Amino acid sequence: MTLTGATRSKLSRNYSLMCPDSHVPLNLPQWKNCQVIYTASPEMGAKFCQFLVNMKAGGSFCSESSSDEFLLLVLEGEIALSFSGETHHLQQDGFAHLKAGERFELANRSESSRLLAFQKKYAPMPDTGDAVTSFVSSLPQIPAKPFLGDDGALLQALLPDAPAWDWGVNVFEFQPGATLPIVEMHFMEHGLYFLQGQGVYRLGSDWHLVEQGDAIWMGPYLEQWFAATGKVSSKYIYYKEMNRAPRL
Ligand code: UGY
Ligand code: MN
Repeated sequence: MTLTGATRSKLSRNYSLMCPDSHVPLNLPQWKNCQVIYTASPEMGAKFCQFLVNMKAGGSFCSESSSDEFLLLVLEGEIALSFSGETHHLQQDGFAHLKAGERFELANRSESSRLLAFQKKYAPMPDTGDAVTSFVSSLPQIPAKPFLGDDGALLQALLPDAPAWDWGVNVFEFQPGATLPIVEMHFMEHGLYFLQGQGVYRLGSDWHLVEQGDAIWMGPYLEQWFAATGKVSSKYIYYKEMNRAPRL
């Protein structure tokens, strides 16, 4: 039996852990027949937004043209995504990158679908010689590479690592017992969502048991470390600032 009044969720000065039992769904006018759950936003200190969307039958969304870029991952169901005059059908593990200024529309194509979104203001850099693009793909299409030579910790980079790109979104898969090799500390913040399995996350001087469905925001310079536990591999997707120095 769940103990009423207890949760693993926690908000600290420079991190948050939000577990599904703390979700408070929101109806937003732009998201028709959808429920939106923000798991990270500027209100908590993050410089980006991370949110989950439950799309009901007939659920849809029409974006505005803005300086924000989006990474969308389908967690469940099927969603039609239209941009630049084309419509793409994304199923579970399908994802899309929408560059800043790209107008796009989403329509739920199954009884109910679930979507994870990262949204950030693009930080332009002139004269990089390359350009950010909008595209669709799916997780199985992305090669998984051992992280710093460890076969137990595989990293998939969903976005190109090139100068015009100011963010990276990666999927990390850890075999039970595998860990991050060091306690990391960096100015870049993270938004993270657990896709599978469980483990222990060190966030600053706190240690948290985490599992599928949990969302984490890690602020700048937060000490961070992870160890995978349980019987199946643990998998999380996370956002990271890339190719830009801190701004004064
Ligand atoms: O890319 C990263 O900074 C990553 N290794 N951090 C993390 O998984 N917490
Ligand atoms: Mn990190």
